[in-house]
Amino acid sequence: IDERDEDALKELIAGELGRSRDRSLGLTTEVLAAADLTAQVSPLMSPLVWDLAHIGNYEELWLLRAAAGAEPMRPEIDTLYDAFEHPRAERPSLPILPPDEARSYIATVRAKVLDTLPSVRFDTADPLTSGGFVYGMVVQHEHMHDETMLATHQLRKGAPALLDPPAAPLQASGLRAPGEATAADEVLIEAGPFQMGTSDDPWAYDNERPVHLVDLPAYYIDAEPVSNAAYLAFMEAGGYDDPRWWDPAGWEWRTAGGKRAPAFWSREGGQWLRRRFGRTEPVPPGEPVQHVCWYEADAYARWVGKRLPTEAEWEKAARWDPDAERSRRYPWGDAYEEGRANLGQRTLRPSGTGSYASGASAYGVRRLIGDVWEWTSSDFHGYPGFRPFPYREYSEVFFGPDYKVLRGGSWATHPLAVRGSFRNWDYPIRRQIFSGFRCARGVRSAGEEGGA
Ligand code: AVJ
Ligand code: FE
Repeated sequence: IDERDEDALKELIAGELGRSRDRSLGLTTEVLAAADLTAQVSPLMSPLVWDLAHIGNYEELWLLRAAAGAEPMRPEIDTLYDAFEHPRAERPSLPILPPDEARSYIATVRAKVLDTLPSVRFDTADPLTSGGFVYGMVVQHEHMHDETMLATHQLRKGAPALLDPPAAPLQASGLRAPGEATAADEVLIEAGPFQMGTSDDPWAYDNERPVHLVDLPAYYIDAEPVSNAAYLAFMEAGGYDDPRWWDPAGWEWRTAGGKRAPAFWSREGGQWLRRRFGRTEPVPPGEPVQHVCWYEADAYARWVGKRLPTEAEWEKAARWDPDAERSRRYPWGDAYEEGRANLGQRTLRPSGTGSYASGASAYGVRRLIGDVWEWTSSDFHGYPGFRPFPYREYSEVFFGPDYKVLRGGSWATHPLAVRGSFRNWDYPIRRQIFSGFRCARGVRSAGEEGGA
C-alpha cells in the first residue's frame, strides 16, 4: 500500500477504535453503577469491569508495546488481565482495577495509541502491521468482549440496564404464527470443491488461514436458522425426554441439569416465556431459537431426521459462488453492506424468519451472517498449513475435541468481527452465548445415504 492508502486506512482505524470504545462504555460505565460493574453475575462470566480493563490491557500489549515499541505502563497489572492465568470464576477475587481506575487506564492507553498511530509503519513485509492487521485484531477483540459483556447483561438479575431498541422494520414481515415455521425450507448444494478459508483477507485470524480446496458430496442445508416455533415442536413432541435423540454426553448434561428448554425460558399459564435483558415476554415463534447448547441443537436435528452441518458445509453454502468459482467474503458479495444482515447490536434480538432476504448467499441460503451464532458438527482444528499468529493462545491452544465450531455471528456481533470465513468455538454445553443452529442432511443417491 502506498502512503495515501496507509493514511486512509489509519483514519478508518482511528474511527473504528472510537466506535468500539463508545460501545464498550455503553455496556459498562454509562449504564451501570460501580457495584454492578464489579459484581459477578455467573461463574461463567467475568465482572464487567474486568472485561473493560482487559480490553485496554490487550490494546496496550499489542498496539503500544508490540506495534509502537512502548514501555509497559503498569506491568504489575498484566497478570490480572491474562485470561489464561485466571479463569473467569476467579476474577472477582483478584485485586482488579475499580471502575474509575479501569476507565482512566483504558483512556490513557487509547490516547497513546492515537498518538503513536501516525508513526507506526504498516510494513507489507511485517505480518503484524501489514494491512493494519494488529489494529484490526485489537478492534475485533474489543467487539468480541462487548458481545461477551452482552451475555453478562443477559445473565444479570434486576432492573433492565439496556435500552430495548424497537425491532427493525424488516423483522415485522418475518413474524409468523406458531407452527407455520416448522417445515424449514432447504437448499440443495451440489457436489464439488470450494475454497474454504482465506489467505488474502488482511484482518482474518490465523485459524481462518490458509485458503484450501475442500470437495464435498451434495447435501441439503436449511434456508433459515431453526425457529422458536420449530424448536417448540421438538419440545412438545417430548424431545427432552427421549434419549434416542441425544448424544450420550448430551443426555448426561440434560438429565444432570434437569434441562427442559433453552436457557432463559420459563413456562407460565400454559405459555412459554423468555427473559431478555431483564424483561419477560412471550417466546416469539418466528425468531431463531437462541441460547441452546450444541447438545440441544444436535438432538433437535436427529429428531427432525437431519444433522448439524459440518463447518465446511456451512461455509460452502455461505461463501461459494458456483458461477464465478470463487468464495465471497460475505454471502451476498465481498463488501459489507448495512441492511443485509442483523449485526452490530442494532436490536437486542435476532430477526424473524424471512428477514434480510437481501443477505442471501449465491445458493439462496438466508441469514447465515448475523442473528444467531450457528453450531456446526465440527470440532475446532487448524486448517492444513495452519501457522499460529500472532500468539498461540488466540486459537491453537483450543484445537482438539473439546470445542465445537460456531459460524456466522449473532445480532450482538459487530460487522468487523465476523465474515464468511470467521470461526468461533465453545464447549458443547455452553448456551449463555447467542447461539442457535440450522440443519443439514445428505442426499440419497442410488439407494445410499450420502454426506452424513
Ligand atoms: C473467539 C470468542 C472464542 O471470547 O473467548 C477474546 C475471543 N480471545 N479474547 C473468546 C477472545 C481473546 C474468544 N472467542
Ligand atoms: Fe480477550
